[in-house]
Amino acid sequence: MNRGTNLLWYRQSARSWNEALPLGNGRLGAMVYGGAAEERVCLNEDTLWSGYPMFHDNPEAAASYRRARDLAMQGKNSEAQREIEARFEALWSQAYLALGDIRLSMAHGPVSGYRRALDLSTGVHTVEYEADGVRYVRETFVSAPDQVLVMRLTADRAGALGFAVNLAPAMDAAVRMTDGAVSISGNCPTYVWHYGDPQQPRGKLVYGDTDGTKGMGYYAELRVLTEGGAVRRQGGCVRVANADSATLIFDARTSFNGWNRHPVLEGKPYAEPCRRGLDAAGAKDYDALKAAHIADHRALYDRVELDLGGGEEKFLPTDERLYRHENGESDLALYALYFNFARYLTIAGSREGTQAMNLQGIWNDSVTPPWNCNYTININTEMNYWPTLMVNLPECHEPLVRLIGELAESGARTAKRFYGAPGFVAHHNTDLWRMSTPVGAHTPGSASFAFWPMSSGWLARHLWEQYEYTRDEAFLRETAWPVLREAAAFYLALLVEDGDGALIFSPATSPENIYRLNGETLAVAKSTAMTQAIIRDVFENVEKAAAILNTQDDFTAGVSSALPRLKGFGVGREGEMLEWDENFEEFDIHHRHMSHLYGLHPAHLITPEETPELAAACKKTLERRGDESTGWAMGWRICHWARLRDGDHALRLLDNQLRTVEGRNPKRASLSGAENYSNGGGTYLNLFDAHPPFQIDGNFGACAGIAEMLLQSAPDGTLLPLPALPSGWKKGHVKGLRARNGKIVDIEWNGGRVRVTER
Ligand code: FUC
Repeated sequence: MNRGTNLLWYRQSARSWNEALPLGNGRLGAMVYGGAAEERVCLNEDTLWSGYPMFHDNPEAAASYRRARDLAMQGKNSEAQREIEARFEALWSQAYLALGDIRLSMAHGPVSGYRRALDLSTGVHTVEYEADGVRYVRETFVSAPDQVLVMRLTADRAGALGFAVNLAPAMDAAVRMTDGAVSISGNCPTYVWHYGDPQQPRGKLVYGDTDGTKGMGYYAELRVLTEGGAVRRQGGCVRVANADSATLIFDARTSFNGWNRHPVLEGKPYAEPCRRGLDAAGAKDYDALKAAHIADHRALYDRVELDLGGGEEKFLPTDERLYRHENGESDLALYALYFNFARYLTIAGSREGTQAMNLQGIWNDSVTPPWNCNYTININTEMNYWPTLMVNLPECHEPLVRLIGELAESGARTAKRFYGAPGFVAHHNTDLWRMSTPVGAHTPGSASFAFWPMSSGWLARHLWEQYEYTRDEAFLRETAWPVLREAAAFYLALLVEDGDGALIFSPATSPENIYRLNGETLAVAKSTAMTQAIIRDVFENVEKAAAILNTQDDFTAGVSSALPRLKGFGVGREGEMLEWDENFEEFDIHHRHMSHLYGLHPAHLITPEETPELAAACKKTLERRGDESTGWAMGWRICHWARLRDGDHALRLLDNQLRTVEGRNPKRASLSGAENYSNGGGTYLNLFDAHPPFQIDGNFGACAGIAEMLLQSAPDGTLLPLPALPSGWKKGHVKGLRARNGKIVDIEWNGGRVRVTER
């Protein structure tokens, strides 16, 4: 194992959540602070959400949509936007919630020789130090095979281990303690205030008191198993004295029983299964638990290897490497470490059968987190899954694939009720309950994010990509096709003729961006580049899928006849891609979203070879937007520059993204995790992406960008090895990437010599 590319380590414990290190098995998440004397582990369970199945209906919506369309078609954009914000929208999403902490207090004197590390190749976190002449080691991991968190404490002198441990719940909960265990149980709120909602008091939470009004039930338990010494309950803690070693085993379960079942009235049992799982894991010895965990983790992690040079000789603590790197010292292995960290996060955050990764993956320490820690599907959730297939983790894509299938069910109702249309639609947010309706009710300015019936089309691309990368025809037929078809059916039914006969979806927005017109700032326009690009992409993928599946009917004929008539891309005055249908003055030319470049990435509608003029317009757009942005937005720009085959510019963005939030502004350290997102993005000391605040998408955007620099594959499966190799990456190899022809590809290069092997 190359430690320089696989190990995060520090000489001090975490001072904030954004310095703690993440562990997970897709379902259970943990952030380990690694304190020697006082350990804190923040805990999560991926179905711990507020709310219950709810459909935020709005009986006025369908008529309102038609009125807004008529207004936009007449060029009355301001009136169209006011119509949408007054009558079209509905309520906000629910929130992903923190569970609580394990708190551990060690009984020993002052500490020396401290270090903590997370080994990405094993998924094991280690804390080591000396105190009172004794060497203490604490290993923690979250096991997928045994579905528990395990922490092992050892001391190299018999009987030297003493500590107190308890669970601190994040919400109102009942805490129970026995001589060897602590448990918490409770019900989640049914409502959590959303960040953007001005109609409700900030921070509002609603807890019910009857089965019908209570939220998700949950139960979590920590067991304390020791060799030697004594364990007993005392003073609100479980206390261990004079032990040789101890193993803590933790699990949490909820009553979640599916996106469309009430979590209490139709909930599933959770306390008993939690205890049974702990019994089973507790009956195994520590070495067996650890071996099973590592074998499971390695089976996924070892599939890919990236070597850009540099490495062992630069083996400094991770925070020091970040600081040196931002001060211009070369550390090629840091790029590989950052790339591997995202692969690690995918394995820790998204496993078959678990929930898809939300804005923070599965790691969240708040009950009122930024943007409700929900699924923001106008870029963020999709970005979370950009690298998954490329780094050959198709099984880890499954939670997103399942989410999309469920959204297609909930979104069929939204299509009908909000648009009077067939097919399915989803807007810019969703949650555990697969909300597909638009948020923002009665909020001026909300149309810029809320009126966006395009996530269904964007998400459908992920199903198509699962097929492209695996060439699994059964998947295409049974899982992808029904959803792809319904996504397309919605748009097909609503296309209207523009003045020149071209087909558009109207009205339209370009996610979260606004323009100036007649003294107003507006988001709604007659049509936008991204809306048209998503529809074109969906239709093209429908055509391809129908050909493979040999399915031709009226619907596919409709798609094929609409395709050539779809309004295409426009180019603006400065040679940039036109974002809206007219050359409106952008409110913020540095805006973070690159929506109008959807055709360049993630789609393949624009390439330097096939559409050179449009590729040039994309380049101009990127130059105007600039290289400074929020974390995820820099991640997207890396992908764009890579698709334009400019490795050096892609690397410039990656370097920007790797700047520490603290390094650029010392005051920022205290803002970690706060609602501060105007200072520019970067990286926290634990390598988490900083929007800021923490948002995991940027980790994945950058990882996808690095993969795109090393290997691209065209929709027909043609490989482009090293399409955007930065000039400084002179020698190296990448092994195990997956391509759109379903093959595994290894690339080795040294100066001009390149060797490509397909397996
Ligand atoms: C989108 C982005 C924001 C943020 C939010 C969660 O709305 O525009 O920057 O990432 O999602």
